[in-house]
Amino acid sequence: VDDLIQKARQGHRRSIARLISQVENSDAAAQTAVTALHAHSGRAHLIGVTGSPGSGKSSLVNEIAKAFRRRQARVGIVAVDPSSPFTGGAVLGDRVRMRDLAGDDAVFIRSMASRGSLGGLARATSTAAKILDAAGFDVILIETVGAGQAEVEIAGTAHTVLVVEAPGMGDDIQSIKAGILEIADILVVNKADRPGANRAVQALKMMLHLAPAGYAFRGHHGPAHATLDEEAPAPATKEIDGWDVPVLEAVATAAKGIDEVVAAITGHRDYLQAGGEWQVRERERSRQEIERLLQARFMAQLRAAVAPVALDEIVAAVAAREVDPYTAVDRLFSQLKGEKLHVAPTA
Ligand SMILES: Nc1nc2c(ncn2[C@@H]2O[C@H](COP(=O)(O)OP(=O)(O)OP(=O)(O)O)[C@@H](O)[C@H]2O)c(=O)[nH]1
Ligand SMILES: [Mg+2]
Repeated sequence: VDDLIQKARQGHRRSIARLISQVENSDAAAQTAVTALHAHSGRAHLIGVTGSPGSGKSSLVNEIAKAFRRRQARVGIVAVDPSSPFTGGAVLGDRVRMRDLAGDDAVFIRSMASRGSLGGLARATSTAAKILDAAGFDVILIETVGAGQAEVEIAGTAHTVLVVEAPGMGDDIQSIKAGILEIADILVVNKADRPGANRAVQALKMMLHLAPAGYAFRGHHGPAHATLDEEAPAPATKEIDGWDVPVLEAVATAAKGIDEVVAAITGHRDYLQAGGEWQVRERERSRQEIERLLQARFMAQLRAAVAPVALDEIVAAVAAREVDPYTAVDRLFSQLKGEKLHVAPTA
């Protein structure tokens, strides 16, 4: 693995691909890779791209990648959704075109298998991004479908979050998933060649202004603040004021509106760096990374300490109202200290 890590750091494509596979399949490999590479990461601009299924995220990511290539940036792409066509026809064609345009090593595209737990997927995704970061990619685009909270969370660990919607949603504002708007730094109404684009833009702008003050647009910081330190005060409104979430129109399939999207992305990066907000987000990302690892380790430890049969027993006791869930958790926790599991009814 050490050899692989060294080669990956030098940007060797095949080593990067193999290292990401190993990290996907093994926690031990992930630990080795992250331990070696973390200090060399932190330079890349991580851009999360999320939004409704079929809204054109992959098409847009593809155009954004090309635009960054024209600006000489090296671009990594991690797609979490297995249905994304990055590994297949159309986009692979674009990838080959990009290769003609830019040379072999400047673009790296990777789809993450969505097998296993979403927690595992989040870990594998952030580790893949870290590997690409340490390998010298300047911009890393992470595509997820904004369907579940976990996917939103993956996108939310980026520095800049693009939420992509398509016309049609304007008629049904409720269809925009709760949680997706408040992580948006940039909103894109793609498929602006379709009717209703303008209405969608207006609806989104209205929703942005309706969001409660002190809460808006910083969702990936808001909820995260509440996890390790529940007593921490809500982030000051002042912090939130500095960035106006733009609502842009684009036609990804015709490469329209892409320069504006890229300008918004680099503008957001400049905003983060100028105001010290970049460091704030880095700390938040680190906090989330630590929490994810802690949770995984706690659960692994618990699974090692408690026999599945014993766990089933206490679950059954809670379901039968013989034991309350808090007492059950107390007892499971005492297992971690090597005590025997009690399934006796709560007094
Ligand atoms: N008319 C029109 N079609 C588009 C546009 N952008 C993408 N499409 C088409 O919409 C379909 C879905 O595009 P994708 O880029 O795969 O969308 P996605 O959001 O990545 O989809 P999932 O990853 O499956 O959620 C494809 O057939 C695209 O060709 C656009 O701007 N206008
Ligand atoms: Mg896609």
